[in-house]
Amino acid sequence: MSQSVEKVEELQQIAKELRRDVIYMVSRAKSGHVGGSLSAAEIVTALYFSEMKLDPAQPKWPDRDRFILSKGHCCPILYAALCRKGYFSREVLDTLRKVHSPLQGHPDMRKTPGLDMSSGSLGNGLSIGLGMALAARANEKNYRVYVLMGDGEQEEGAVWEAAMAASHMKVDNLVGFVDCNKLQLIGRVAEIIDIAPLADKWRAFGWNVVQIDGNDMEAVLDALDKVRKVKGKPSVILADTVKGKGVSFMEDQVQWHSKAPNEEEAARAIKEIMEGEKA
Ligand SMILES: Cc1ncc(C[n+]2csc(CCOP(=O)(O)OP(=O)(O)O)c2C)c(N)n1
Ligand SMILES: [Mg+2]
Repeated sequence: MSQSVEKVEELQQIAKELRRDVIYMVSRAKSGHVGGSLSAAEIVTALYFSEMKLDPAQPKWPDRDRFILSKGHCCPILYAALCRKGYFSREVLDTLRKVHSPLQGHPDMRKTPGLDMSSGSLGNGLSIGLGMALAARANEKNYRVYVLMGDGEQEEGAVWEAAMAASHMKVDNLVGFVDCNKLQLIGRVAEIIDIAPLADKWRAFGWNVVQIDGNDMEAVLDALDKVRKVKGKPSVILADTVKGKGVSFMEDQVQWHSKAPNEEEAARAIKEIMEGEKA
């Protein structure tokens, strides 16, 4: 491990606050996806608050790094990050899922400042990321492209078409993350269509594979450091996570995929997240 203690602690604090904002937004909207938002908090935080080259004052800056939330239903965590980066003000969080809100139930790049791609139909993000990565090559830009997928999403065939093409084209400015939280919409990934052995599959498709505890901030930062140095092939970070991470009654519980906490549950969840203990 090679990160400074101060940096890791600062990012852990940001991840906590983003988790809090997810609960706040979804409970207020009375609908939205909490489980897969909470599992991805460290990944999204490390990308937006450490790794990615961005300028919130110029959301369309051509040299910015790109992020695609291929598991688009988990947009509450992304909206929380974009808000904290300064792309829009905190009052906007109150409008999640409302008609005409910039924060739709699934990401809409025409509406949300700072959003690089619309998503929600699973399986498409990696192909789009590959296109963006190839565009950087064609335009002689050195931006990098990050795509966050779900583990259930690995069941989509299009993921593997993109995987095959990316290694064939030796694209090394494309990084995939898989949020391996073991659950999808109505059950366990292993029981619906088992994706194991996932690392072997990605390796067989020609990718550099890094496996980490995806809820360990330092591990996420170390993985990003590692993949930045890999040349001539794309990298994927398989992140072992817990769905609903940070809230005891949501952790590893399939019903919290898309259930909105009521007022009392939200208060309990936020207390646990911010105090780091079961309320
Ligand atoms: C093509 C497509 N099929 C079905 C859905 C409905 N759906 C939304 S979320 C979800 C489960 C996704 O599970 P996973 O990829 O593991 O995401 P996470 O656990 O991180 O929420 C499904 C099937 C969809 N959005 N897109
Ligand atoms: Mg999952």
